[in-house]
Amino acid sequence: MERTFVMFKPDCLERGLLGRILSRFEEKGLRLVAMKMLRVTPSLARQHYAEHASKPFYPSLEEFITASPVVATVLEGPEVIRVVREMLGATSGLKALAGTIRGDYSSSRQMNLVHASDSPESATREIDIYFLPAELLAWDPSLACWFQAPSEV
Ligand code: FUP
Repeated sequence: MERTFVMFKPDCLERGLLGRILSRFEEKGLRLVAMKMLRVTPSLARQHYAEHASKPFYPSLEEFITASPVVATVLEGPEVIRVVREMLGATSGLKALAGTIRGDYSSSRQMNLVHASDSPESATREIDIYFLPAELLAWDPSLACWFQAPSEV
């Protein structure tokens, strides 16, 4: 089992796509272990996107990510970091394959609806930025036994 940080960005909430996209993760069998709605501040944006802070597109990215509320979540599941990245598709909605979340709902590189960690190191770092340990709720859904055979777990 692995955990990843998934954030529904301002365009997702503004377009009323939160429920629809969250459903795709639920239907896949991924387990929600933390969830909160918040407004990303400029200083939180710089912390989250530290690796991009000096890039030319950063001011526009910060303006976008702070423009409206976001919903931050932690999802748990087998190989969940890779699985969620594949469900999202390529960074640009114009390049993402049809059938992926960005491929189906986005035509933008910046307004690409959802962020997800790209490695175990990023997942640990990002979960730590947005959540206190006590906000992560480990639980065993009763239907988990219908999503993976005991021999696979
Ligand atoms: P991703 O890992 O798919 O979220 O994408 P990146 O880490 O490459 O980029 C982080 C965010 O910066 C993405 F959500 C999109 C945004 N971005 C731009 O707005 N313009 C660019 O030229 C590149 C990335």
